[in-house]
Amino acid sequence: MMKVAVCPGSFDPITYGHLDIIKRGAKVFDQLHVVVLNNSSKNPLFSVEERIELIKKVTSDIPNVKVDSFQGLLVDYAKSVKASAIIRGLRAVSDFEYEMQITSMNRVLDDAIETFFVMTNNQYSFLSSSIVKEVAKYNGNVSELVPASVESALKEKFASKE
Ligand code: COD
Repeated sequence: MMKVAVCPGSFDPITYGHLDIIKRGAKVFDQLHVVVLNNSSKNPLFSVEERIELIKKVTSDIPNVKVDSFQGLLVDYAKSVKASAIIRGLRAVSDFEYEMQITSMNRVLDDAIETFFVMTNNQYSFLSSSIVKEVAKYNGNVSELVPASVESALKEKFASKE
């Protein structure tokens, strides 16, 4: 049976930290759906379409990755693509409480879907989309943090906001 997993997030925008988790997940599962969902506590810089476009660009060399978006609950999306697992990344202890809350909630909503945590490469343990946006906003160099296409998208976004 084909093993399908979902890698959910805001991806606003995708960073090398996300990409690291996606690559690790894609090695273990037959098919990995990277899905852009709405996190109601965040106010995104990029539209869903822009985020999907960037994820597609930077994962185009991973054949078993599919990119999607969904308005609604993560567990409902997971069911719709017949996924048996959710993949999340952990950077530091500080991620733990938040991740535990999401995982417990998803378990209440659907006990059949298992969540797996992947620890990031040490080099990306400090990295977040928020930090990248902060640095890019003030013209800092983000080339070590995000792929080139994301770097240009950030430049364009902040130039148009000035
Ligand atoms: N290294 C490793 N992992 C990383 C790194 C890094 N440098 N940066 C980010 N990650 C991981 C995060 O830990 C996370 O696992 C994943 O990458 C995505 O991160 P974000 O920040 O883009 O995504 P979030 O945390 O905003 O995603 C939250 C969801 C959108 C998944 C959540 O809000 C959701 O499921 N929304 C849909 C509604 C729903 O179902 N709600 C019920 C559950 S609470």
